[in-house]
Amino acid sequence: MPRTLRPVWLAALAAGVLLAMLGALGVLAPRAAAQSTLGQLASAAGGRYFGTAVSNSALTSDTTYTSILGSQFSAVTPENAMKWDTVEPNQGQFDFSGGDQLVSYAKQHNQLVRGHNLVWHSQLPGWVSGLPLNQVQAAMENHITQEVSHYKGSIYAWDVVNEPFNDDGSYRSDVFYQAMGTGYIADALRTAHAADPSAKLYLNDYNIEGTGAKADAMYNLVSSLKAQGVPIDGVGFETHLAIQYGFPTGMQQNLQRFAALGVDVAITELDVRMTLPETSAQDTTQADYYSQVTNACLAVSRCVGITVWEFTDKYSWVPGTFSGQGAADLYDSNYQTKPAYTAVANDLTAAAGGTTAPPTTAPPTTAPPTTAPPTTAPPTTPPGGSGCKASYAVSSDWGSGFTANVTVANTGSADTKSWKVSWSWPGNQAVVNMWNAVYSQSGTAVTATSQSYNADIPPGGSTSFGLQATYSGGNTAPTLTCTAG
Ligand code: G2I
Repeated sequence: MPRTLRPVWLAALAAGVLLAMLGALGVLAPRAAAQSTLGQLASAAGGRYFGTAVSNSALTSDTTYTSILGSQFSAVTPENAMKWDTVEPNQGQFDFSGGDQLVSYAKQHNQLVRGHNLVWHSQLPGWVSGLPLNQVQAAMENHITQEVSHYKGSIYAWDVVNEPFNDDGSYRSDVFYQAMGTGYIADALRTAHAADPSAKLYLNDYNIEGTGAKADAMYNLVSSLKAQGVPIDGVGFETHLAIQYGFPTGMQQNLQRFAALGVDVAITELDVRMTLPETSAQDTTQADYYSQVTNACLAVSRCVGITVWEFTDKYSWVPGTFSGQGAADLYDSNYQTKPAYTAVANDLTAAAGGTTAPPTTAPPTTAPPTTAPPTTAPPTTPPGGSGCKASYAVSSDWGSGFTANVTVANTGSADTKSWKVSWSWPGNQAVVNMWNAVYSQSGTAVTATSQSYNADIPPGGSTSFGLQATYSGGNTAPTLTCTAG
């Protein structure tokens, strides 16, 4: 269980999921039943997120894809749209359109965004590798500064340096390493931190899930960065698995030793491929692999979330890279869930303390009505509380219900370890759903507490959470009190 969650909050979260389902039934078109989504289950299972990589072409052309994306997942990662070759194809010419499109979608669906990625040897435009070595550092710093600044406030976590190691644990000799040695990693992290001090900064790699030379190399790097005071918040374990190669050795213990260094850990690109044709026996093994990964994360309190690298085989990168392999995702190409989906949902349900069998098909979209700019004056400053300040803004109001965003700013001089925002509704408002915070409600009194992944706010930084509520009569904004732990 994450360090910021106590049993009382887990109970509240379970109640919250139930309320969210009831609320969706009341506010939106009536349905026979509302099922918990992977995002809701992960939230109930210790305040985690469940995300997916997103293909921008599917986002703009495939409504079945966007319907499942918007309902099932609480976090998104652009599969390609924020990479260097897309964002800065020519030196100094920036194109953020694809990433902007996804950020906008994520805001409308209350999803976290993982930024992927800033510095990587692959999908790197030719002009970077063609630079004289003494110009590479300036180009890298400018790329990071421009991209992170553009998305400042919208990105939960950045994969700042991607895949820095070879499989034997030696450093990959790309243009950044050639120009700056191993120091390019600290420089990239410091540059990203300067551009957005609130974003979590990650190193991300594959084949580091189990113990081995490559995992040791990453461990030693993170340990050394921490010792030097370099801003590093997390390590991403890509987790591209294949059933023919076996399950990584000691994954849970490996995640745990990284967490013990004082960083978050996350499963960032999970998929489990197989040799085609897909068989039910292989599907069963695949489900077991997905389950083992899910349980390894759930067992480590600082494992903040799981992201799958596409949720449907329809858009998987696998067949294009590994000839004769595929079927790696939770849904098949026709959007039918596979045993792997059921296994993951069951594991999350069990961790959330639930006993109900999860859905076997995708539930309908439950996103609240979106957009329409704030209609009430935003900031409601706390008269009480300490170390933080909470501001409240209604983002959409449809007469019988509304959504609101609450920004939590750290006004103290040290990082927050947790935060709590409390208020009393002036009218008959009632929360039916909350994201990026754990809530409890008793009469008109509401308390919202940080999740494991947003508990730590640096001095001067901020984070935010959102809520959906019902009301009748007036919708006067409450006065908030914020307390930092
Ligand atoms: O290779 C799987 C992943 C490993 N970790 C880092 C991830 O960023 C990486 O993602 C994949 C994308 O899923 C692919 O979609 O990265 C590939 C590139 O290394 C992506 O493939 C590229 C194709 O190679 C290009 O031909 C294509 O233009 O996708 C591009 C956009 O569709």
